[in-house]
Amino acid sequence: MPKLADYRQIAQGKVRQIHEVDDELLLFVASDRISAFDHVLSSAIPDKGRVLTAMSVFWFRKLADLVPNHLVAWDDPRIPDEVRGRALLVRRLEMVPVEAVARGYLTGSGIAEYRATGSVCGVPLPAGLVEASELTEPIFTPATKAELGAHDENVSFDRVAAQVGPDLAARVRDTTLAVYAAGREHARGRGVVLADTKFEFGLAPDGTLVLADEVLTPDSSRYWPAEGYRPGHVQPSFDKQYVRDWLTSPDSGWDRASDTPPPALPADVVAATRGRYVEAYEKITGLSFDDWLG
Ligand code: PZK
Repeated sequence: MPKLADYRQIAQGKVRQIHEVDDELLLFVASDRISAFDHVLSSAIPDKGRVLTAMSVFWFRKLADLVPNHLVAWDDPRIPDEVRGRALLVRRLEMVPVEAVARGYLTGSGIAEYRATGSVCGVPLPAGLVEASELTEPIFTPATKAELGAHDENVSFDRVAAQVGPDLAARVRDTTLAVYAAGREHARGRGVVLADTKFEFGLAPDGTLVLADEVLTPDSSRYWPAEGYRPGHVQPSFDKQYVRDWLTSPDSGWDRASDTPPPALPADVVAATRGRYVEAYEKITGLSFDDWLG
């Protein structure tokens, strides 16, 4: 049986990592770490890595007729026992250096840019939109990946076209909007708003555009409970709301504006947050999380 340490780590994100299995395969590993307010917290959320991995697998399979993806296996002897359930064996691709974001609702950096300019990533929007407004048509709002710790920078489609070529840029845009539309319709039917999401794509040796990274997880997407959706207000996050509420409450004693790290979460906030991840998985997929690998 292999150990994770047998596979050289080739990339590290805030809460996930990639290891090299061989020339053609990578191991994509999700941790139980959680970030909030741009900090990775000292407290882990038990099973978060398994929930997000199970959710990516659900979506890769559901979307497979729309776009090829990098998933090779989630239960395979090459996956070490220590990460079983929270690691995927994936095809190694040549990554397209674009954060491919689709937005159906205006929030986050989208509403900030709209308030400043009336547009998002060069896409003009009608006047009068407010926090969490639904857009008439979902829009492609690409970003360029920032160094670890910095925020991705919103860019125009033309900037992407100049960087990767107009043909590939158009394929990334069209695929992003098609996959977002499919995900949003599925989520809507299950009482969840998929406000926006970020995809990453790679190219297979034959030039095929392949969906990579994690897909439509709460870490790559904004999910809101449909019940209580209220434009004009910041929507509660499906997964992180207990964490945000506690960290900004007087109980935490933490000042978000300071550069001190956030304190460890109380056990009840950890447990409630774990419950929210499991609930999100079960609500969105219709599956029981207990059935995710033994
Ligand atoms: C790849 N990232 C970003 C994601 C990290 C870093 N299938 C692939 N082939 C080649 N490279 C990548 C992938 C994928 N997915 C993706 N960096 C390389 C990233 C998650 C954790 F540390």
